[in-house]
Amino acid sequence: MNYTKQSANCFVANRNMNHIHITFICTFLVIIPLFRVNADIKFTDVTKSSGINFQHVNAATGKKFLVETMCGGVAFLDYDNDFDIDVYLISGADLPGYTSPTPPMNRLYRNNSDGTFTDVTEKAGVGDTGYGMGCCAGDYDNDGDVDIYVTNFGSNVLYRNNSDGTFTDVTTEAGVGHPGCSVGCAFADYDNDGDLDLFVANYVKLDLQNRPICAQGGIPAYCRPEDYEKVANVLYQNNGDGTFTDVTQQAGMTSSGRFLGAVWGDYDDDGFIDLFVANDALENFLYHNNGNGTFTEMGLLLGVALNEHGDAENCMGVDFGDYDNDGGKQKPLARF
Ligand SMILES: [Ca+2]
Ligand SMILES: [Ca+2]
Ligand SMILES: [Ca+2]
Ligand SMILES: [Ca+2]
Repeated sequence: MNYTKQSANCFVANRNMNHIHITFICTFLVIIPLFRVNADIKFTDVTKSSGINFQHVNAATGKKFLVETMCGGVAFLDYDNDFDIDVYLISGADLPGYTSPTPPMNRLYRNNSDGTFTDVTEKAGVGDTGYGMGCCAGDYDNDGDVDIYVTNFGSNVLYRNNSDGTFTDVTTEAGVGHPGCSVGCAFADYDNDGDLDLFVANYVKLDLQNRPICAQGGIPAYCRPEDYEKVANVLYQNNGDGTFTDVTQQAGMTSSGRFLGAVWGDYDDDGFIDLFVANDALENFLYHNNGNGTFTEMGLLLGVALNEHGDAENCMGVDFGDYDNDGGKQKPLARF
């Protein structure tokens, strides 16, 4: 969140990324004139009547664990191929000093096509109880249904869609259970071989038992991102047989940072999808796809690493889009 983010970013991925973006642009152009004609359009909060009663648990107790500040991601996806959008929501989990009556878990809500949703988490088998940060969705095995990847503080999880309303945890056999503190993720076919590859954005090196302790005016406070050690991201290449290979090193993506959101987009229209990664209190990265399995980081050169004052921002959410309508070329956007 291709797509989808989240705060921690969630997008539903598709092999034809350009098509996805063209669809978005057309929708944008249609909606804007409507707003100009009718300024009275209003929205109604239908959360209660929709049946989506999800509650995110961050397990905060005053110990100021950094992960408590993350709100969890969401994916909008049609997991049952009935042409309506379903919702998958990410939850935190218990932390030292906080124990829930029942383990908090991610939740999947099936769209009933009548304005309401049904919680199908247990039936679908996607109730991961890890400390969730984000998620992304894409048909990684090319069988026609969308699969789900969950980023955690702890091992990440890949759920394969069984095409019958259920999923199977295939993390181990797929080889994508990166441990650590992952936040963003995004599927795209970066090597143009017809299957979706996976990028995972990692935040910081975090050890709850051995962490910086901070205070402001004598009162316990969350430490700054700068107080934590930087980490590298992970790029998984899809092997086309249900497994992935970690190609981070050979792809040239070994630089460390404090990464949050990630989004793929072909900013230079050369047919090879590029990658933008938001960095917290550091310069953002724009990885130019060289078309040979490697990437070159060009954020500073292309003017997307820093803000207009030359300062690094605390960037989190990201997207690609033609925001200035100059003919279709996509630009990355990120903001605190
Ligand atoms: Ca659906
Ligand atoms: Ca699939
Ligand atoms: Ca691929
Ligand atoms: Ca490109």
